[in-house]
Amino acid sequence: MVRVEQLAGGGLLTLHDPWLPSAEAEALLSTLQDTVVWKQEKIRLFGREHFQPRLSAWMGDPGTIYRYSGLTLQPAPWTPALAGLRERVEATSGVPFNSVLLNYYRSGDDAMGFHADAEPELGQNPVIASVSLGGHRRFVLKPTRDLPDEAPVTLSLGGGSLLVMSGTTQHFWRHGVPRQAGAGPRINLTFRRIVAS
Ligand SMILES: O=C(O)CCC(=O)C(=O)O
Repeated sequence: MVRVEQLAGGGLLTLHDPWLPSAEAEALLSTLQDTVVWKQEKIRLFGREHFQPRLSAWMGDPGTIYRYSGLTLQPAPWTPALAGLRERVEATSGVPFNSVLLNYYRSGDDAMGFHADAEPELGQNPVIASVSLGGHRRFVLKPTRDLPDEAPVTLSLGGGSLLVMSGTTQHFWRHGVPRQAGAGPRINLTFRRIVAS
């Protein structure tokens, strides 16, 4: 099923759910859990250093360097599984990607704070394609102060779904994955296009 949601300010969400067949999504989750070199990065927030409450990895074409929250990520080469998945994400979304940020939420205690994928190296109005494997988590979008009358939008992402965020979503909306008691392991893959490093 494909659900399309227009966001105020010109953003667009396109959710393909289901997208990957469930057996394939489960097999990919366990391959990535076992084979990716996961790190718990230390980031700088409001002048203080914290460990991120999740594990992550960065993969991409040579030269796709990504900087956020005081981190500079050098790309690991594509694994065969993720190179193949990139092609399928590109076929569904119609957009080329050269990199992917992997986030591993080991349990409902792991989380992602509210932010926009709006780093300069992603260019103006980036398209972000987000594949979610494993347990479902609430994915919440909150409007920025430019849209004071808008209510948050909440989706449930997991099990092999594909969410494409496009238009001005990263300009007028911030997104996050709050802690969620009882949630199982989940890996999220956000495919991106670095246009300048
Ligand atoms: O885990 C998710 O669904 C969100 C990941 C995310 O916000 C990001 O990679 O920027």
